[in-house]
Amino acid sequence: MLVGPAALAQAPALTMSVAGKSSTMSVSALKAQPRARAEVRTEQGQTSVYEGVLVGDLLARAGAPVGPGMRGTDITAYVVATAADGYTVVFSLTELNPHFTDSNIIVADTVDGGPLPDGQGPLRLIAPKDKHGTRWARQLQRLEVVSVKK
Ligand SMILES: Nc1nc2c(c(=O)[nH]1)N[C@H]1C(S)=C(S)[C@@H](COP(=O)(O)O)O[C@H]1N2
Ligand SMILES: [Mo]
Repeated sequence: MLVGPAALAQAPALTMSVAGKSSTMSVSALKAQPRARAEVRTEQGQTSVYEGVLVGDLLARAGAPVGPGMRGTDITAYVVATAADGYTVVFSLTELNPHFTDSNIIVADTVDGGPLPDGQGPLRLIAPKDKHGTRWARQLQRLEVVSVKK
């Protein structure tokens, strides 16, 4: 078993940063959250069903202001999602708030009933309403909430 920095580097987890406060959720803890499902059409034209947890729910647990009364400076916030290879995509916090939109954007941990294949998983962002897979960051590692106005 790995201990120390090596274990930290290899333990699969999602790091979230909200208002400068960082928290880490293990993949097993993420799997225990309420589940959501997203059916997508891949750029190869196949239908795939991803399952996981709403990004909005994860960010709410990390302290992000994604309630029904979201307004003011909270509406200026955006979320920077970073993958293992440095690939980076951005969402507005509002589009991730399930009280505001049915974007149904999830952090997926399964596809078509099985684990994500090597190179995609253990976690992948899925924005099922996007017409292209460009924001579906494979090997997601980090979500950072940034506010434009303080
Ligand atoms: N980590 C990571 N995720 C990524 C990319 C990438 O370069 N790195 N490319 C994106 C792009 S441009 C597309 S079109 C899709 C392709 O998804 P696929 O590998 O399932 O076909 O992954 C997206 N996710
Ligand atoms: Mo792409």
